[in-house]
Amino acid sequence: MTAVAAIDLGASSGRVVRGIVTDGNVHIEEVHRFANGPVRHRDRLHWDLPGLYHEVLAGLRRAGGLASIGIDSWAVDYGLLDPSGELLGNPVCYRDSRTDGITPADGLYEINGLQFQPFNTMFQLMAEPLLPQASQLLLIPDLLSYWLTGQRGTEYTNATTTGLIDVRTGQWSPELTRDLPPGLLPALRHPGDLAGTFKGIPVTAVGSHDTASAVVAVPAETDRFAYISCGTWSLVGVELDFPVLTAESRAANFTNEGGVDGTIRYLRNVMGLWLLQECLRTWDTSLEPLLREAGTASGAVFDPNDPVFLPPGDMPARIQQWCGKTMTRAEIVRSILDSLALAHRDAIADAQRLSGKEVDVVHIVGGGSHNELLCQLTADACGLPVVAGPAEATALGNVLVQARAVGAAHGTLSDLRKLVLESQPLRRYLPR
Ligand code: ADP
Ligand code: LRH
Repeated sequence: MTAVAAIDLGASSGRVVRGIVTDGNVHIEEVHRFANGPVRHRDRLHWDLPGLYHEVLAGLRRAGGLASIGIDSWAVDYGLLDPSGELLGNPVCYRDSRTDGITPADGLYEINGLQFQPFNTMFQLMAEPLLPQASQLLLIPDLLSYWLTGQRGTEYTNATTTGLIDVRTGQWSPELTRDLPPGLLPALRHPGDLAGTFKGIPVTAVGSHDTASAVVAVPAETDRFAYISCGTWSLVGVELDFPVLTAESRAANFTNEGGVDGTIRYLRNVMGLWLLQECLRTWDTSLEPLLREAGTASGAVFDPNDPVFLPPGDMPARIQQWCGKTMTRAEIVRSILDSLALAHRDAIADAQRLSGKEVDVVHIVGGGSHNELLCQLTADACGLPVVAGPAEATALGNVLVQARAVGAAHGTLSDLRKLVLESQPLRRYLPR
């Protein structure tokens, strides 16, 4: 029996799970969970990286008896190291205002294939005051891996979210990195590669972009599926073997992110349950009773992807202002879920139209798969069956890629997905 530890840092919470893969089965046990979120200090939004590292170490102490450790987190954010390897300042959160007003240069999409998001690493670097002092940049999972192992590298799936990778070659783009200090970007490593050791335990590169790991663990039975990795964000799309770089795709704001095993994650970011998280934070209340009331409330429809909703702050006020009316809490929650379901529908329809790939089922994975109302509304809006679960797809995808690297699992993505299908509880919603 081989146990591995998956360290999975989401924007709203982190966990360390112990994963075991045996014949035909993948099983995970959560050994440590902790809250996460942007921290405002003076006029900047940061992540508390030393605090997160402390939680990672606490989780690893509890996991015990490990054959491997793997780390994934949200994308795009980074720490800068000085020439002696010390961290220059606490990493800034992608929701910070420093990239407000940035616009992409012409011709970018044809090289990097990325949807425009003001927070893509390349735009953050344009607003980075510490760059002149920096000797190297490490993305968040790579920074934690460096602290554990002393080794530096950049894991490929997360590197593709920087905007600095050429989508055709899968390498750092000489053209897009031309103006950066030489040596800033460490060499690429790929899911399954050895990233170093921690106390004698191999640290294995996984799909270190959380969404890449989540897509690995989509329990698809065929390749005709769409996925929604539904947590702080809804990442909505299809898996492809090739990027789509057409003008229509760029105009529709579809991204071609690098997936595990050379796949392309062709998807659109939808604002996701961040809208709900920020309402709960404003109201200082819990989710369950509100979700029950929202089941029978009537809502208004708004565009969840309006950039006005990106920063932290009073979300109920912003939603009511957008909709032009005062609403009860239950009505606001219902409006969020109706609007997300419609945005899910639009993204799935666009992904099929723009890529030519057709689907007959929608998989919802991540914490949002627990939200029965959202799953049903999404099935209704899409006119397709929804399979919900696993909620911990990201940790499972992280575990599976490690298990394969240490010889406890075998085969293609479709073989790994069968393990999830056969061992994780799933719920099905038919369109009404
Ligand atoms: P992230 O990885 O981005 O931090 P998660 O995948 O952990 O996000 O999902 C977190 C979200 O999942 C929460 O904001 C919440 O809306 C939803 N969620 C988690 N548990 C439940 C539940 N029991 N019922 C409904 N929604 C849930
Ligand atoms: C989800 C996620 C998403 C990115 C965003 C910054 O956690 O990694 O895929 O676009 O965070």
